[in-house]
Amino acid sequence: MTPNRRTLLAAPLALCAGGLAACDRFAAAEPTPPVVPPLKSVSPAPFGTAIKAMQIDDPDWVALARANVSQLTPEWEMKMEYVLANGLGRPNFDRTDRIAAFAQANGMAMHGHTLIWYSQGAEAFSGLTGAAFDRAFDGYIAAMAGRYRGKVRSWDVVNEPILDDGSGMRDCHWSARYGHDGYILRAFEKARIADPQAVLFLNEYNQESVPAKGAQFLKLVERLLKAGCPLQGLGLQSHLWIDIPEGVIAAYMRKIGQFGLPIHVSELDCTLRTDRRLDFRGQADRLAAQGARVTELASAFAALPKVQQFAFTVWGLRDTDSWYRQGAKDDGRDKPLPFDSFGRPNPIAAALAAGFQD
Ligand code: 9MR
Repeated sequence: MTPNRRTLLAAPLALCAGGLAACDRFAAAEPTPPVVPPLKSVSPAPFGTAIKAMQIDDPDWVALARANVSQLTPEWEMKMEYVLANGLGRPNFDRTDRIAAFAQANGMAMHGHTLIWYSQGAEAFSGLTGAAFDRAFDGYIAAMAGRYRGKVRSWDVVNEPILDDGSGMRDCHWSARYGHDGYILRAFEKARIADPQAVLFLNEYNQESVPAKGAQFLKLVERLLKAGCPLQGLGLQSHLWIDIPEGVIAAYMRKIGQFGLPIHVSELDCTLRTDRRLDFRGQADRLAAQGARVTELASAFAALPKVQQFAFTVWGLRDTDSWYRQGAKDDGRDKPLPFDSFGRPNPIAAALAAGFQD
């Protein structure tokens, strides 16, 4: 069984099901940090990270970002959950404005994330029907994409439209009004009008790791392009895990590359957790498996034609910045990102450098 984001959240308990000995083995000695060149200097395309506005106040984070990245994606403050937290009439742009100013001051590009997402906006849009819903939908995209016109080079216009098992498209408040493909088409059309220059992306996870989901994504892209959608780029989130079979990631990269569109590896991280009930592998074995998958991804990206290498983004810099390491989800041990909590390179950083230079 392949883990998905939901099952992974329950993983820490499952990992300890073998008793304390299993957990001790998992927490075996830390390896010596590898020596790795600045990631932006070895990446064949802009190298990005997710950013939360508060990280701008953390000098260690800022130094790590300046050394390693040339692009930023707001991790959550550009989403409806923050922008529309006070309702449609009182949008919060303050934090994204701050991130945009930081990007500009540091010569970094910015990627907008995300305009329309099944998991967001239900509350702000509740009670709206008919033309009022349309005005709010179109108006939101016009306001966001208009405000950041010239400040972002690209947008995730629609995020995660496909069901986890790949059996079809998700039902959501957007599809209820416009249909499964209809809300995507409408969002892209409105984004195109609001920002004619930005490269417009469709973004999805587990494409390279769950074959049925990847196939469904490719079918959707075909339909959208046939319908004249101004879709210009494909976002491969790449929330990886260590048991993805060898070769699957590279094979999918070749398939998604066949559209000739720019590819954004948009949210890379690789958890060491699995949903195997008893998993006695130690940290060193897990890190080796992780490195192999990350090198495969980086090398597959580097093998794309240059014009298709849009950007390569990690979903945070330090392990402790990761969504895997927040609140109840934190098992204290996962190392999903390129740097440890002190900003020292993790094996993933070396795996990335190796893959880019293959
Ligand atoms: O990492 C993000 C976390 O901080 C937010 O609370 C969460 C909800 O906004 O979103 C996380 O990022 C997700 C991204 O936006 C879309 N793909 C999956 C990411 C991890 O859940």
